[in-house]
Amino acid sequence: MTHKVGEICPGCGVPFQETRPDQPGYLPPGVRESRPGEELICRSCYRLAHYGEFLPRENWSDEEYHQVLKEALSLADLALVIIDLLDFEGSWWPAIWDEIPAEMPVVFIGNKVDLLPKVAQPEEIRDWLAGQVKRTGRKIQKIILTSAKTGEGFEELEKIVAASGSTAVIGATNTGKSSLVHRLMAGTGSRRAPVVSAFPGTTLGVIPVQVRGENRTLLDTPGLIPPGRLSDYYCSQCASRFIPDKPITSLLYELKPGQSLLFGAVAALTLEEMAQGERAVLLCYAPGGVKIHRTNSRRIPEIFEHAGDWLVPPCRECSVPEYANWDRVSVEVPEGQDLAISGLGWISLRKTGARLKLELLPGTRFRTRPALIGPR
Ligand SMILES: Nc1nc2c(ncn2[C@@H]2O[C@H](COP(=O)(O)OP(=O)(O)OP(=O)(O)O)[C@@H](O)[C@H]2O)c(=O)[nH]1
Ligand SMILES: [Mg+2]
Ligand SMILES: [Zn+2]
Ligand SMILES: [Zn+2]
Repeated sequence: MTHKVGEICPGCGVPFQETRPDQPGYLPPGVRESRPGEELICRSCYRLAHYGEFLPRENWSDEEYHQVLKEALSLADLALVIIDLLDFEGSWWPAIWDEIPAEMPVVFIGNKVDLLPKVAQPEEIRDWLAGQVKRTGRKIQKIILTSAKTGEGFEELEKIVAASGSTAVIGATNTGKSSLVHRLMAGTGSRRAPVVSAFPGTTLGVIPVQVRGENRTLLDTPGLIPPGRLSDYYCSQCASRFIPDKPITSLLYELKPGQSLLFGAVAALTLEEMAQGERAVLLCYAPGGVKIHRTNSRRIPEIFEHAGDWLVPPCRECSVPEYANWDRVSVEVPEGQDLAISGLGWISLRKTGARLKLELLPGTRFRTRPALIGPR
């Protein structure tokens, strides 16, 4: 199925409709006819772009997502698979390979490279990504680190995209697919632009962007919300707290057994035991919007109860299971490895391995992994 230009909202990809004002795609009756030739976006896109008001998408099932992805890939001859370097666990699901035809060339994009700490070496990060992809057995054409914000990596990416007729940009929500399309469009003369926002689920349908004067199309797509992503359990007003707006810094903490690090009131990490020595050294990598606090583990229930405004996120409006009902697991983290929490960030163990108790909302995913940013 192809979309004729003008049938769908170029902001979110939903077909225009004139009957349900509270739903995406709404344009008041007659508006399109009275403003021919104008680039109109639907009411919910307008409110999001101009007032930051977000309408969380309803009844969006995995089934629907797969359908839309299939549609985009059926129109494409190149796939850009995009992950968020700040949240690999929350933006990557290897099963995506099952959706992409085996013969379709794939470029793997590690986006938001501008947000990595300055000490991160691009070569090492690329090798790390290559190692992760290799385990899945899928051949890819290239790995490129990009920043849709600063333009890093786009010279290389643009050459590849220019050689392809139709390029689908796919990946989890909030990885920066629409931002990437924006940057690829710059200078192509196209005025149709997908809306970008910090809320997951901004793009709702396939948005074809025609490169003016050329027979080329970019296909922006909605993102899958990967299961178990911590940030998705909190309200849409908290969404921006989980998205860094400047390079993250690694914060170093030393913990003795029984001491804890609180990530807002959304995750708690307690040192149970070290492999050696008296203290464990933890480097924490988390978005600046998440306040980190060190305390004695016994104090956690009391702190969480009164976290209120100072230990954010969450905000007061968020409704999530209370602390007593969280998941509690003991995790062995070897020296030099990361413990990554999907949708939040990661800690890296230096000097000695340790056993940590991790407390999180039920269902939140985490894993230990080789350190993304090597010890220096
Ligand atoms: N610093 C930085 N921020 C980025 C980059 N790319 C995207 N963002 C931000 O990440 C958030 C999500 O960007 P979008 O382009 O809307 O992401 P998307 O993948 O299209 O998201 P959905 O449409 O919801 O699936 C926005 O706040 C962007 O400003 C980048 O390279 N660097
Ligand atoms: Mg988008
Ligand atoms: Zn729209
Ligand atoms: Zn909230």
